[in-house]
Amino acid sequence: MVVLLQPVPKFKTSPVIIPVLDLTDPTAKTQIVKACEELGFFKVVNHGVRPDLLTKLYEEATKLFALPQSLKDKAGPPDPFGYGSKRIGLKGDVGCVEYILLNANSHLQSTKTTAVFRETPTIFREMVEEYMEVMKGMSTKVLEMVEEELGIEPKGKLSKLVKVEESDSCLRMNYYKEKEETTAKEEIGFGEHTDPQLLSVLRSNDTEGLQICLKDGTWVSVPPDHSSFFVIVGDTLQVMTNGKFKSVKHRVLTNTKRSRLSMIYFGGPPLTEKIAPLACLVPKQEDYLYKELTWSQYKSSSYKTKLGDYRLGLFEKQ
Ligand code: GA4
Repeated sequence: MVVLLQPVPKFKTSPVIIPVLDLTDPTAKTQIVKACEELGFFKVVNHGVRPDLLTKLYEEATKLFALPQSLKDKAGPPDPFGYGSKRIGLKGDVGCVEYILLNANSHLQSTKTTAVFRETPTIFREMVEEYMEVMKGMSTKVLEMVEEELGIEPKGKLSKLVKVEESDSCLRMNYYKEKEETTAKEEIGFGEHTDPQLLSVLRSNDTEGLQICLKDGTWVSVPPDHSSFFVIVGDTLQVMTNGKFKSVKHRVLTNTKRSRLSMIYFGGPPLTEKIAPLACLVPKQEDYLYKELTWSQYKSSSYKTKLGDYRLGLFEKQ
């Protein structure tokens, strides 16, 4: 199954086809690999995630963003975890967005993550924890399918990076409020960037705003679909596949009439994991496009960059 993506009018091209994947389909792994190579992006349907978990979590997240500003500020400013408004990262990026960033790994204690849970009902924390487990499961499944299709050995080499307890994953909730003035123009909600991790799993309500950048530089709008998930290839997966997979540039423009609420799970490897092209995919060392860095090194350098910077340069051989 495929869905037509609408090109952003200013940058006209022909419609782009976004792959729609049912992970229970026996041909899914071939389609995933194709999608990761061509777009770095695909949609997952028939995922089996409990619909009431999704509905309830969205209700609670909506309540969180509706809290008085003084309460939300108790969980901020982000360090990078916690509550943030407008400012993204450390280098002056701003967007029309409010967000919370929560770490998935309870061993890497974050006082700001705890502060978010202090301002919200217990049920919110319970649902967030369940949702993170479900997202971990989906990320693991996708990476297992990639391993099988590409013949990556030993089994689990990629998928275990997000599956193990030490994996450095996180969950982000982004709230893009609708504009009060009817004449308001769309603005940058979240500026263009690639995700540093292995892969990201995004879900949103039915408000549009997400756009992805094609290899030729064209930006296309992704039709929202609250019943599906979108998988985004991150920089780490690009490095490990030696550039076979592309981390896709994406951004969010605000919708003037309706609020958008999205949740993104970023599947990251353990901090000490050495990231480099996989030897089983690239037999000759001289063909490696990237040098080795630990995830901790890449992450800390990345977090000092501006959102739109080309971070993969840090990995490139001189
Ligand atoms: C982009 C992907 C994730 O949202 C994120 C972001 C992080 C942040 O919000 O603190 C960064 C951004 C993201 C990459 C460059 C740096 C760090 C903001 C920023 C300007 C949580 C992540 O891991 O990297």
